[in-house]
Amino acid sequence: MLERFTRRHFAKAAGSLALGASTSLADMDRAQSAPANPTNARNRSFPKDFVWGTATSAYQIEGAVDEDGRGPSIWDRYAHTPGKIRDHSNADRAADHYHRYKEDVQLMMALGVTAYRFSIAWPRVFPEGNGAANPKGLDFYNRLIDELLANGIEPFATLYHWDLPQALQDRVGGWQSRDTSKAFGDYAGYVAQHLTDRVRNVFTINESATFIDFGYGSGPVEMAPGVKLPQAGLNQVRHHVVLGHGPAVQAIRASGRAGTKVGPAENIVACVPAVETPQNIRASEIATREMNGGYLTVMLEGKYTDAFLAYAGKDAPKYTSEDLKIISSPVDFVGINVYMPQHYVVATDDAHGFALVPFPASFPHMASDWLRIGPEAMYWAPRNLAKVWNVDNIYISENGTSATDRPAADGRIHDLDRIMYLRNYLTQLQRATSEGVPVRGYFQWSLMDNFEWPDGFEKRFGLYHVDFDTQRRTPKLSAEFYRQLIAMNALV
Ligand code: PNW
Repeated sequence: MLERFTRRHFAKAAGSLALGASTSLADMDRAQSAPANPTNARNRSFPKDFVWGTATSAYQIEGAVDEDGRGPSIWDRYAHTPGKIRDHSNADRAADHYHRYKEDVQLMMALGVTAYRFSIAWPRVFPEGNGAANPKGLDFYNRLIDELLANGIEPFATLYHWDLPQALQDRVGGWQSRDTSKAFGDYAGYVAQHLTDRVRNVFTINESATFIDFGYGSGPVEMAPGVKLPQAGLNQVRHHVVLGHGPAVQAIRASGRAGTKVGPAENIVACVPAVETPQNIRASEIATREMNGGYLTVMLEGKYTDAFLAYAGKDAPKYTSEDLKIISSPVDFVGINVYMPQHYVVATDDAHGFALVPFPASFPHMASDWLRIGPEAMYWAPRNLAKVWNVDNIYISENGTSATDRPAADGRIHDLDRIMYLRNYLTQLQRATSEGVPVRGYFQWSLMDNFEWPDGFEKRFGLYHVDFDTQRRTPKLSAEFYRQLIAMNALV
């Protein structure tokens, strides 16, 4: 009895509500019941003019690795090294976005986003890392930007999303050398000169912490270039990367259109009070400053903290006071990628003022093992960023989740886990904006499934499913969730 009732019900619901391969988002809208109670929506709404976007990066979606004069990047080399990528794939073709960008802009239109964060592949623009520019490589971004603007979507460009020109790795050891910091500044100036007539917002470097720790450290995950450095070398790479950020900021000011806005897109180490008492909240602020010591703290304060230097000891980076001035060149906004709470914190009465609570084995995570579920990170990360450093323009430059995303028999993707994740994180973001935390926009990671670094194509983060054989894009149920949320500018 019960079983029959359930099945009939399900068939009815699936027929009228589920997103299908052949169902457009607009069709879905017509099939949906009336929007949520408007009173409720007002209470749960986001600020007027809040920027809703999606994000991607060049190597993860473009493909076309040999076209129009692009040089190889460290990720081409790495992905083609046997044993490095879990499913033995590479991103030679990826989502073929280089050829399908017009179709992909229409996917954005169907969501109703007003902004798009993409990255520029440095080796398309400077195949050798520096020296002679390759205008044909830059032209792809000209086409993309024009297409975005023609559709009313604001482009937000990232200069570095991990695809370092292989030539720089070979010649100077990549970020192990200050020469790379300088080359990055020059590349930033060139891009600013050619694109900031239309691009008004530029992110310098994406997630320094991630690509350094996994690319040059000995952590659980390995990324390109896969060089394992001792602690002193690692700290020096950290210093060179922030030393790339500073000159890039200055180059954009010097060569870009006046008024161009610039800032980092950093994987902030999110420190959450384990229990929200005034003492633990204060401890989470202290922890935020210390645990981001190698990146955001030095970028925003122009100094390494005493605790950072004491902890590094003889392995501390070598730097000059001039370096610190350049690194802390004033930025217009700070972008933070927020996926999870890195630490839960409690107050202590020792000199540190905080302690990190160990995670229990049963702490839940999403389809990626590292992706812990802690929606409150989306409140505390921007709240502490604003509080500790007086930052008054914040973007959530990435947030999203992997999921299994296996198409059902009818081709539809019922990614309820992604909707659960997004709804809970966005509830915490709304808590932040409603309290006046100055978050100006949010970029969902990611527009579509793509090459997830060492996980290859096994982990899917998209709102759109991509069949990598046919290159067919299909909206997941979460695409409908995000579209409704944007349309209401409120939680749904
Ligand atoms: C970010 N971790 O990477 C990147 O900016 C994206 O390119 C990537 O696709 C996305 O998040 C999803 O992974 C991360 O292990 C990779 O903590 C790994 C971690 C964090 C962020």
